[in-house]
Amino acid sequence: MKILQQRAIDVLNKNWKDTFSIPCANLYPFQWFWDSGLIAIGFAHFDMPKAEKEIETLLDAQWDNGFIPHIIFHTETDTYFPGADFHKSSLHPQSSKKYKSTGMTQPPVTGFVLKELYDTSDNKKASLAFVQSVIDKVYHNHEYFYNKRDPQDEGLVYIYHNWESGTDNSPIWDDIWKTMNPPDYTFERRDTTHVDASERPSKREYDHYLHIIEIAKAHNYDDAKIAELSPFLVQDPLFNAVLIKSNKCLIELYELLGDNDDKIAQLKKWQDKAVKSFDNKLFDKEVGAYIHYDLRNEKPLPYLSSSSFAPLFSGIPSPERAETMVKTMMKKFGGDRQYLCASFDPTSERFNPKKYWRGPVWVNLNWMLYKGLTSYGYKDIAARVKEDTIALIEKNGFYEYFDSRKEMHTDGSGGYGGNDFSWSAALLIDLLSKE
Ligand code: 2M8
Repeated sequence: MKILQQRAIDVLNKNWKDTFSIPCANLYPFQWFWDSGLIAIGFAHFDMPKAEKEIETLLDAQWDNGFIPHIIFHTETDTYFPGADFHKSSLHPQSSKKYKSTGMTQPPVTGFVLKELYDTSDNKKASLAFVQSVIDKVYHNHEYFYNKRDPQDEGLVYIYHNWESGTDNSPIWDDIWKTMNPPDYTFERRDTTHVDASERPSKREYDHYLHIIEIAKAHNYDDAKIAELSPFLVQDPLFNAVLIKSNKCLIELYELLGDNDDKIAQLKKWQDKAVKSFDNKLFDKEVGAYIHYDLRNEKPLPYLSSSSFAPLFSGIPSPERAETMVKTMMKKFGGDRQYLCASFDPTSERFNPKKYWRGPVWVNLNWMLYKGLTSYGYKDIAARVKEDTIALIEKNGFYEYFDSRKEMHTDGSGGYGGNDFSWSAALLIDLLSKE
């Protein structure tokens, strides 16, 4: 175990770039929002200054309206497409003057990451002082979400792009692509020069991705216009579960800090509404878990994915619902020949265990699942998620994602996408620290 942990530390140190981390060399050469947060959780176990700096740098790129971008382009490099020149964040009047970025965001992990850093720290006083120095920025980010991303005042926020979900080419979006007909753009992909094209999204999928951004850019990334016009407008259970978990952690941290009654009261108000709406609107009895809702076309997207189980991480379902979800998961994803937990329903014809978010196992989702199952008392299944995650990394290396089929793991070639991938290393360090 020690050796694996040391290798994970080496990966994180290799991907550290003085003030922030990249997810993976070549493939992802900038700072990504949710990667950064999850990476900080790993650093906290052996280098707290780096963990804190990672978060400080991320928050330094926050816009005046509280928005935190999904990619911060710290350096000029043409190994990634689409880069800063395509996204043009300066179109938004409140965008950062210091950093170029995208005009979209990612699952808002920062609130719960601060709590993880505090819990891991063996110097609580210093850690609380750090929390004090950054927490209001995270609160401002939540204000942005509830004020700008919830047009029907439901307590549920929307994402306007699949890249905001983090689960970029999930088969769930296929239904939305059918409602669009973007131009056949001409552009030069970079990802497929680093990674086998069979493991990445198709050209046509990229056309859809670029088209949504072009629409947002035509309106200078104005939130109200995006809500009105974006062909992609989704209430995502993973994204909202992460926001709810972060609300909860912000409340706990403000209580530890004291003197923040107004903010605590506001967070509780958001939280109360969010949890109720989430449970009422996103649980699908027939599916037996939480699903996505297509706000643009006003219809549920009744598909099972690893995002369907993320609400366990946030304490959203009742114990009865949690039981239903665990049964669904074990029945569809938990067979003897599968590693937990595939990113998409292995019994669906849309399942592809080699392709990006269309089926492989991802360490970040497994980490949330492990924590969620543990908190609901499913110790044995949580242990299996942890063992499976460790086995996948031991057999293949610190890959970005892994084939969920056990028979594909005989010769160490079942890891896909980028190698020496930061969050796989960071969250493994955290998992190994848990009994
Ligand atoms: C992947 O997404 C980027 C775009 O954001 C890409 O494919 O170019 C996703 O897995 C996303 O969740 C992740 O944050 C990012 C960097 O690891 O890579």
